This record gives sequence, C-alpha cells and structure tokens, in this order.
Amino acid sequence: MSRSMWRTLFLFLVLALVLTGCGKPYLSALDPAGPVAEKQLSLIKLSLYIMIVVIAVVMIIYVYVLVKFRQRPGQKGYPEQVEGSHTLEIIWTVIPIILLIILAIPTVVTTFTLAETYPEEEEGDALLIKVTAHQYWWEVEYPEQGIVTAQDIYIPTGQRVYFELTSKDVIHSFWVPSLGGKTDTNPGLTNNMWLQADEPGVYHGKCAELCGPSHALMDFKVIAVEPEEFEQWVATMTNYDDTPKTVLAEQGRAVFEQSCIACHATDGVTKSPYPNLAGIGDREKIAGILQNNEENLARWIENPEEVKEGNYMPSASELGLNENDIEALVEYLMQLKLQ
Ligand SMILES: [Cu+2]
Repeated sequence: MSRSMWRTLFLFLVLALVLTGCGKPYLSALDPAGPVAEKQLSLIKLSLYIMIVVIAVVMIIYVYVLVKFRQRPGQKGYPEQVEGSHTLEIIWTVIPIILLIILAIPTVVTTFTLAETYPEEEEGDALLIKVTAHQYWWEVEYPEQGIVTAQDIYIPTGQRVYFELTSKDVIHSFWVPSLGGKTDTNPGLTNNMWLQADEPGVYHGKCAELCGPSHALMDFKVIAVEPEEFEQWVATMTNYDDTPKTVLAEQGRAVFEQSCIACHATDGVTKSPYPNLAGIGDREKIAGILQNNEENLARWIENPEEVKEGNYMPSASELGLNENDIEALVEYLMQLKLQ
C-alpha cells in the first residue's frame, strides 16, 4: 500500500474512534423518549432517506457518464456538443418538486401539531409550564399550581406538558433532545411547544442559542416522574418548608435574609429576580453544571464568576460574607430538600 493509502486508512481509524464517542447519547435527538421527539426523528429520517436516494441516483448517473463518455484511444477533438433537452429539463424540475412536496406535507403538519397551545378548558389532563430563560439559568413556573422553581423541571409521565417559552434578556433556545425541541425563547414574545415523556427519567436539556460567555454551561433537566410522585412534588413545593433545621442553618438563614433575599426566594412559590432555591439541596447540579455538594456550593457562592463567566451573581467578598457566613449559608441551603 502506498503512503497516502496508509494515511487515509489511519484517518478513518481515528475518525472511527472519535465517532464511537457519540455512542451513548447524553444529548441526542436520535434517542427519542416521547411522541414529540419521535415525530421529529421521523422527519429527520424522512429527509435523510430522500437525500440518500437523491445522492445514490446522482452518483450512479455520474459514474455511468464518466465511464461511457470517457476519452478513448484514438479519439480526437471534442464530442458532439448538445444544448438543451426539454424532456430532461422537465424531469429534473418535476422530481425535486415532488420530493419537496413529500417533505413539506409531514413537516408542516408536524410543525402545527407541535405548536398546539395549552387547552385551558381541559383541566386535569394537561399541565402548563412557563419557562423564562435568563443569562444563564432557567426560571420555571407552574401557574395552575402556583409553583416557582428553577433548573429542574418536574413533569408527570404519560401526559402532554405545554410550555410557554420566553426570555428575560437575550434570545435563548429551549432544547431537550430526547423529548423534543428546540424552540427559541425571545424577550417580549411567547413561543409555544409541548413535550411528553413516556417513561420516568432525567432528560438533559441545554440552551441551543448562543447567548453569551456561559452559553455552553446553560444546562437544565426535565425530570419525569409517575403522576402520583408528581402530585407529591406539587404538594411539597406548594407548602415548602424552608425553616432551618440546625443552629448553623439558622445562622445561614440570617445570612440569607441579609445578603441573598433581594434576589432569591426559598419558598417555591415566590417569583424572585434570580432562582427560587426551594429544593436546591436535592437538585442534581449547582448552577446547572457543578455536582451538588457542599464544597461546590461554597465554591459557587464564593466566586460565581469563576464557575460561570458573565453571570450576575455577586461574589462573597462583594456581599461582605466571610468564611463562617458561607459555611452557615451552605448548611442552610443544603437543607432545602424535597422531602
Ligand atoms: Cu444560550
């Protein structure tokens, strides 16, 4: 084998290795877990199959023409020059039109289906959630239940959950690949979509629209639980117990009331300018990206800029918090659990 052949082979081996990294999907539209994602995947497949057929036909004709009309030994001059063919032109105009119609009909039908809005009269079966994107976190409101939370979006399995999506600052995009998406969140506008999770699970979401330096860190989760468990969660959140359980936590609550309360709430029902922290002790991640433990919560409070560049949370030193304050605050916040 020649050197260039070896190089090509090496390149393919490296590519194969890199692409196997795509094996277990963390964010993949190819692994649907509900009807919306399934519909979207079937559209992806439909366009993919059409494109494969088009490429195959074009390549076959291309190779055929290359071989058939190649220059043969002894052949001189140019072959006969032909200009225009009504039959061919009609064929290659009509075929793409037909293909576009095949693509357009299911696409338009699905687009309208996915934009269906919350049916107000039909209570009980459907859930409405308002999501407001912020640099760089997600505010989540359940208007019928009166719950306000952030980052972790609890939904019941097996039913449609309608979303009203907007933004507080710049354009973001709401995307939970295995359930569906993406839908832009625009300041001053509301976009509608719905999702449904067939099975309980944690479905990862991400902002899908470049929105600033920490765009890539703007993660969230959709946590689908059985309907009974969802009811429990609603009951916990609507009567949220945010009283401190230890002496240190009491000190932490005092620090919170002095330095944090202008921006944050802890009761699960108040719409605060920045995340309502009810249940933060049970969120999987701190600030959407750090593993939830005391060390990381302290790290976040101490210097948020170091964790998530460009966010609006002041550092501990700007707030005048010392190490003891931070320790007490962490103790208090970690007690804000869901049971
Ligand atoms: Cu973003």
